[in-house]
Amino acid sequence: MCVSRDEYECEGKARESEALKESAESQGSVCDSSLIANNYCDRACYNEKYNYDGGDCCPSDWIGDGTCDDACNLEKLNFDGGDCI
Ligand SMILES: [Ca+2]
Ligand SMILES: [Ca+2]
Repeated sequence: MCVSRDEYECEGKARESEALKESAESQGSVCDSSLIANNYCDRACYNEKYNYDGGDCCPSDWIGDGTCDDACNLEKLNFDGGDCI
C-alpha cells in the first residue's frame, strides 16, 4: 500500500499542474521567447531548455510543500521554496 499523500507519486508519475493541463489543449508546440515568464503557463515552453516556462506552470501551493517540482525549481522561486535543495 502506498502511503504517499500524493497519488501521482504513488503511481510514479511526474506531477502536472492544472495550468499545464489546460494549456496543453490550446497551445502549439513552438515556444516563443516572449511566452516565457509571461504569467501564463505555455506547454511548449514547459521544459528544461526554456527554464520550465520561467515558473509560469508552478502553482503557488506547490512551493515549499516538501516535494521537489521541476516547474517550481527556479532561482526566482527559491528553488521550490527549498524543496529542491
Ligand atoms: Ca509562459
Ligand atoms: Ca514543491
